[in-house]
Amino acid sequence: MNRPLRRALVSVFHKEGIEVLAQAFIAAGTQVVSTGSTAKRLSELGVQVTEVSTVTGFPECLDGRVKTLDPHIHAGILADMTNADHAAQLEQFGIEPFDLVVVNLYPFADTVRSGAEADAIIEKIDIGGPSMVRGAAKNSATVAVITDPADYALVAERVANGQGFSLEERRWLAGKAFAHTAAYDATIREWTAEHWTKPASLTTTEATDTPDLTLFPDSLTRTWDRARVLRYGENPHQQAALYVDPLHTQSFAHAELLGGKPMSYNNYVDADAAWRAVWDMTGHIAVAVVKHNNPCGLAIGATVAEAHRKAHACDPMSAYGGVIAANSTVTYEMAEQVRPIFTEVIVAPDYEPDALKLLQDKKKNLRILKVAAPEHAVQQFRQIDGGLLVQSMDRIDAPGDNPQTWSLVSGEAADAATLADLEFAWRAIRCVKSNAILIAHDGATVGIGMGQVNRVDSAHLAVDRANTLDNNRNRTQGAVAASDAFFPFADGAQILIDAGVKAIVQPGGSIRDEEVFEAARAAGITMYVTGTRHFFH
Ligand code: 93A
Repeated sequence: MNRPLRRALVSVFHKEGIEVLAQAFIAAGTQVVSTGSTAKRLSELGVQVTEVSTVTGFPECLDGRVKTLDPHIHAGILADMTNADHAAQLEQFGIEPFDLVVVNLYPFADTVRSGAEADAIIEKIDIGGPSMVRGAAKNSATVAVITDPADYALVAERVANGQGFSLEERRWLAGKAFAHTAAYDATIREWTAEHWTKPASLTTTEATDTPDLTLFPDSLTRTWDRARVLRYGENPHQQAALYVDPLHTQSFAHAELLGGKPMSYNNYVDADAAWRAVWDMTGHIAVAVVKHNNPCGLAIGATVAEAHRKAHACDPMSAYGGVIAANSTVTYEMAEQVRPIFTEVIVAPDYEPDALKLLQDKKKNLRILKVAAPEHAVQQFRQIDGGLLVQSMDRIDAPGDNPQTWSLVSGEAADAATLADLEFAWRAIRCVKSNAILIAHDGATVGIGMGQVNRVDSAHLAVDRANTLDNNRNRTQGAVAASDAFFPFADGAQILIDAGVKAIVQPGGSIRDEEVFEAARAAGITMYVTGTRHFFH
């Protein structure tokens, strides 16, 4: 049944758009009850407003922490007026029911993003607002609740025409309101999980072996705000949208699009992979070229243009239609190099003005992304049927990622340049899908074998690509190689040895390690084991 909106409770932090409501209230003669500054704004707009404190008979107190938290307000929201007993009780207590509740909450997420101190952030945890919203949503039998300013025009229309909302419409608005308060609380929880970690006093001695439970709370409540609906998903018959973390607005998903067409689902996947790959090279200027979530070139250089030349040269054929990421400002020189290459996306922390202009003017379809900072994510999620796997993010910070911890198991200790290449290859392999074999030379990948179901095929692939893709140059001779996990047999390593690599780095840990080391020793090449692996499935 439709219920006219005769009495409204309005308490909004953001006052934008409220004019349209004010006009409708005036025209329809709606009774309006409102909190401090909302009441002030509505009066300025000509609405006859009753202050909440007049209704409660109690002043706002505790610096505004207690404004609407009063039975005169909440009984008015929660009384189901289709229930004669509720109606009689209101009569008895002299409380009038509300038909409409319009609330928007204290800006918690905005305050976190502003870099405010903890005390100021806590003050922006709205208590009275969500209580009113949840009360009105529970009582959708007789109350309409509005939390989204985008719905003001609709409410104004229903106030003005005296129709109010139907039960079905009120229920839909109630669902939207519950989604709003749930997301609001999830954001608060996300902030507390980051800042209020479990103290030692609450950790039992038996529990010391358990992993860091701040990563794995009892239940996962996180807010992801829908940023945009995408044209389609991984394939055109799939629907897709991008959701972003409202607390980490510097991260990749919040990238600014400076040119080109809108980002697609696959663009996001590949650009994210490329962006992560270049930040694995922190401390160096790095460029990655990614296709289908795998690198087809990754390099470091003295300049970003040099890094790009080296990364592109790894596999110029696959770079066609790829995604390029740089971890430092894109220069005009690099932009000139990118110009003739068909590229879907470029992502970087910044662009020299003339570089940006060149890319915008000459490559109309190139999506140009600017991202403030490397990603913040500490948790990594993977959906399985009916569940979610969560792990800490794989980073180049594991014990065996530092070459000083590596064990020499064959040949002579590498000279400084070879060791630098081995370290580069080891860092680079983190972003290659398993089974991964990567051949590198002079701070650049020259052959990548990725995603094969056995390591021998990956080794063949890496060698073949190194030696065929750049005008049939032999690029494996004197290069170095990395393997993301141990060689289960000597055969995979032997392929690299036969191709002429001078050093290999691998995690070790196979029951046939000795056979693998022996193959390296027989060939007189250097082999290090890291004790750490970087599977990426
Ligand atoms: O501090 S509160 O948690 N305590 C309350 O009793 C209360 N009542 C409304 N916050 C409360 N509100 C919030 O005040 C509303 O959710 C809204 O965001 C804001 C509106 O206050 P004003 O009209 O003074 O700007």
